[in-house]
Amino acid sequence: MVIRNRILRSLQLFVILLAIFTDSIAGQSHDPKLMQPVRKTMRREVRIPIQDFTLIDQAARPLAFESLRGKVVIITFSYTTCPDICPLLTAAMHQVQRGLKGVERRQAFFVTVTTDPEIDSPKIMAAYASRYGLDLANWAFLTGDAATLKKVWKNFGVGVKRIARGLVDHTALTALVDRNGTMQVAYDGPSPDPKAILKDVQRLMQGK
Ligand SMILES: [Cu+2]
Repeated sequence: MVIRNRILRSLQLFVILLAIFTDSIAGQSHDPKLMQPVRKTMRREVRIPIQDFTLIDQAARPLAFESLRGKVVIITFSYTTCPDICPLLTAAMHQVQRGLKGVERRQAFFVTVTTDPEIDSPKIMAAYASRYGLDLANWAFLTGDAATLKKVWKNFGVGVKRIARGLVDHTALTALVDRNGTMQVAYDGPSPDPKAILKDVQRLMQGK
């Protein structure tokens, strides 16, 4: 009797485990997310002269884009309350920043231009940068008036569409601007490869 009970119990356990196992496999294969194509990030070589503009940084200091001449600028377009893409873009930029060593660090400058000036004040952008633990020695978070920002977005080819307060649809662009103020490389997509960016940055530093 005891043995029979034991066998029955192990059989029960086996059936339960089998059910969990097959259910998880079936669940996975029917997951629609797995059937969607992965959103790839595309790299484009371009040659777009960037018009000078002045916006204010996270410490409310004006920053003229022209003052960055002589450096390779890694620029992205984000907003602090973005739920999905911007955190990835910021993380990729941060990895590039950490990948630059010694003299390279002084020859590169990182810029995040907001796509939501309604919310992104210098104070809010400063808090965002500190939340990510970013080194602001060579990284500026820029905001400003809507008219100036619109011109900047357009110059870089970034589409921005306000959906609701704190929710903005925007192009996921990471761009490299050479030492003479010409945009040379564009990465379109939510997850640009930091290693590829680093390689491009180092090439542009050598004036190639
Ligand atoms: Cu975003």
